[in-house]
Amino acid sequence: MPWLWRLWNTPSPLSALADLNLDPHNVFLVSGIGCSAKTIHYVNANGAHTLHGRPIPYATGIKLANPNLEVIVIGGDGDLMGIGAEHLVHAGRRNVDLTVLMFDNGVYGLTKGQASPTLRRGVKTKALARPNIYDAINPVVLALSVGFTFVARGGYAYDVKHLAYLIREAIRHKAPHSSIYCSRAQRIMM
Ligand SMILES: Cc1ncc(C[n+]2csc(CCOP(=O)(O)OP(=O)(O)O)c2C)c(N)n1
Repeated sequence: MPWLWRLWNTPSPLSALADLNLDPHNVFLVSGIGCSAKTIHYVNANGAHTLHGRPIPYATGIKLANPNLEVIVIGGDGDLMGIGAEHLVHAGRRNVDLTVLMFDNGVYGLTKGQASPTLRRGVKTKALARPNIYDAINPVVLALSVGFTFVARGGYAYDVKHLAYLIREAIRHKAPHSSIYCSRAQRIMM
């Protein structure tokens, strides 16, 4: 399989794609903007690096145009829970078979200085001038309430085997609704 498995010799959770014997030309990764969005450049499959908050509508269009593709959305918690939250809500209630991978680090990693909607109230990260003043959204509760039928959260970013397992199960899940996989960690490396 011509996948690019290893980044700086680090095993990747996206080895799930090889485990499932998917051909790279049948996989389409769609990302928004952010550190997490760069993932698509490290995987040897089709990919579109789109706009901040908009990977889900792009991915929906790609899936509708070619239902045979395995379409995977990759976004940050700012991307999918902030500016793009409305798209996530409607992806949950529509009959589009997408897998959404959210890299949840609690901050706007690329641009800095801003809490994401998943950061708990009162937490002060390195790049925040003051502790966060807002309550957090719980992405798992949100995803369940809008109709996603496979929802999972990884415990720790460096538990690569577990993340690969969750991604594999999310892609395998073929219910009439989309699936979401959320990872909660201070730092995510893939
Ligand atoms: C419409 C729009 N608004 C704002 C930005 C600036 N911007 C780029 S990345 C980013 C935040 C990314 O945070 P997140 O989605 O959590 O991803 P991370 O970098 O933490 O992986 C912002 C605000 C943009 N590119 N486009």
